Amino acid sequence: MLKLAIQKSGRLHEDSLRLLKECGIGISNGANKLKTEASNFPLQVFFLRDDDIPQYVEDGVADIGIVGENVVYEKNKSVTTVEKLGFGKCRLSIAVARGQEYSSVQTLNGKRIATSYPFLTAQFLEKNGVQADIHEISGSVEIAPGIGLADAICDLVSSGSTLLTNGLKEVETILHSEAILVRNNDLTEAQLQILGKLLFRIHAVKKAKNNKYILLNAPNDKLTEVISLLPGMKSPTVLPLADEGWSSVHSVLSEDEFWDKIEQLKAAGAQGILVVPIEKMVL
Ligand code: PRT
Ligand code: ZN
Repeated sequence: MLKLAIQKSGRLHEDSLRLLKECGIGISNGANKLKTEASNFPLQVFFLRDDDIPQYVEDGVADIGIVGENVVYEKNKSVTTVEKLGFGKCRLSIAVARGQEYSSVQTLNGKRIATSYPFLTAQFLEKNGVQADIHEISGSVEIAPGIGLADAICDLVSSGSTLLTNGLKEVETILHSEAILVRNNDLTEAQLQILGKLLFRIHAVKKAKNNKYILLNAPNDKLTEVISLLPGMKSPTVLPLADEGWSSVHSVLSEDEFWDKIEQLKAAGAQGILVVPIEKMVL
């Protein structure tokens, strides 16, 4: 049995549960439940505040956890990063009032900085040889400059709209963050084996998300060129169409090269291109 800690409620909760579901792990998530057991995988799930997850994983109360890198590095606990999960993306940034002159990080010398990330902020300032006052506050950091509590803030940003509505501008990025899977440093062989099974599934889900299944028709005299554009998992599947002189070509395309390839395929004579999502992908 492996014990997994995920956020009880908040920005990472839904995506963490979705990942488990996509891995075929059934979790009943009753309201106010603190823990539950998967029906078809040796996994127990604890629902916790994200801030507590690194400590629980370090102590071995939970064996693994899903939490933002920002929280893991701020808490500075001794855990092992296993996998980046691709959701909960944000950055930890310093922002000042929009009207304020800002030329370099040295501008922060002697300033008061409000943040919920005192450790990472101090580390950044020290690395840059800046002396500033850090005011730790636990929430609504973005209003601190407006009410005269601080000259600058250090907080998480994703779209940037919170900064904008509070009259702030982003001037330094300290950290890029996303949700990660972390583990306790001393798992047993049996626990590592379950973790390996879970990771195998996570990889299949991640891989599938980054790829699309593509089906197209091409005249036989254009097949060589069309096929040369398509890698496929081994090589593309080619099937004859009922209409003589035409074939159907099936393959897998990665998200990053997708649009370029579609254009090239059309130019090479492909028609009736269909693109469908892939649910799982095991190489
Ligand atoms: O109750 P609990 O302690 O578990 O939750 P929490 O309130 O501490 O955290 P929560 O649910 O807000 O965020 C959980 C995690 O989501 C964070 O630790 C990050 O890893 C990740 N994440 C991703 C974010 C954001 N994006 C984000 N935009 N966490 C917070 N924000 C906030 C930010 O603090 C600011 O107030 O959103 C605002 C900025 O958003 P934009 O889009 O306006 O820039
Ligand atoms: Zn929190």
